[in-house]
Amino acid sequence: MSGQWLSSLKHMFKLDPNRPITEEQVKQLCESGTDAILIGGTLGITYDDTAQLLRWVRKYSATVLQEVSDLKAIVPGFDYYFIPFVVNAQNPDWILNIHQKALKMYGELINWNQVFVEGYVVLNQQSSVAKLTESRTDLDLEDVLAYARIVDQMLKLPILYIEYSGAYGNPDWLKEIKNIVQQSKIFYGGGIDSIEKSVEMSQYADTIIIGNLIYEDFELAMKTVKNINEV
Ligand code: 1GP
Repeated sequence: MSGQWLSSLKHMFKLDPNRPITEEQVKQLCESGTDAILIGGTLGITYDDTAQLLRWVRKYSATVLQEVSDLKAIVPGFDYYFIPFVVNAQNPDWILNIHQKALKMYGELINWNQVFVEGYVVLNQQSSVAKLTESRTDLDLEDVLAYARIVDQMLKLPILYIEYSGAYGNPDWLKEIKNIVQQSKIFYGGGIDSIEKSVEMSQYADTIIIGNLIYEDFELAMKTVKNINEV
C-alpha cells in the first residue's frame, strides 16, 4: 500500500505553520487538485499553529501529512507522518539523536504504517534548514550521487528528498540522480517560482514540493498543480 501511495504523489504544497495564510487560501489549496498538503517548517514551529492548520485542512478531503521537525509540535490526526533524516547533516542531532529521543518518548504509540522516513540531502547553504542541521553543502555532483546512493541503496529509505529550500537547484543534477536511483521516490523542493520550473523539475523528480511560492504569489502557486499533471 505505502509504496503505491507514495507513487501517486506528483505535487505537494508545503505549508509552514510559522507563516501567515488565510482559511480561504487553505481551502483553495485543498481543492486545487494537489496530491497532498504537507505541513511543516524549520523555525518557530508550535503545536498550536500546526493544529490550527490541520483543523482547516481537515474540512476537505485532501491528504494531509505532517513533516516532524520538533518533538513538541507532533499533532495527532494527520494521515501520515514524514520524518526527516538529514544524511549530509554535520550536527548529529539531525542524523539520529532527535529520532532516538522521539522513540524513547513515543516509541510504543507510533503506528509505523503511517510513518515514512525521508532521506534529506540539503543543498542550499543559505537556507534555515542547512544552518540548523549544519549540512555539508560544498558538494559536487559525485558527492551528491553518493548521498543519493546512501538513501536509496544502502538505507533503502522510501523517500530521497533533494532540498534546495529557497533556491532553485540544478536540473542536470536531478537528471543524474534520477538515473542512478533504484527504489526511493525522489522529492524535489526549492525555489520553484514559475510554471516552467515546476514542469522542468517534474521531469526528474517523482514529486515536487511548492513552499515559498504559496506565500509570495498565491495564484501562481495554484497554477503549478494543473501544469504538473500534464507532464
Ligand atoms: C521547503 O522544499 C520545500 O522545504 C520547498 O522549497 O520553499 O523554496 O519552495 P521552497
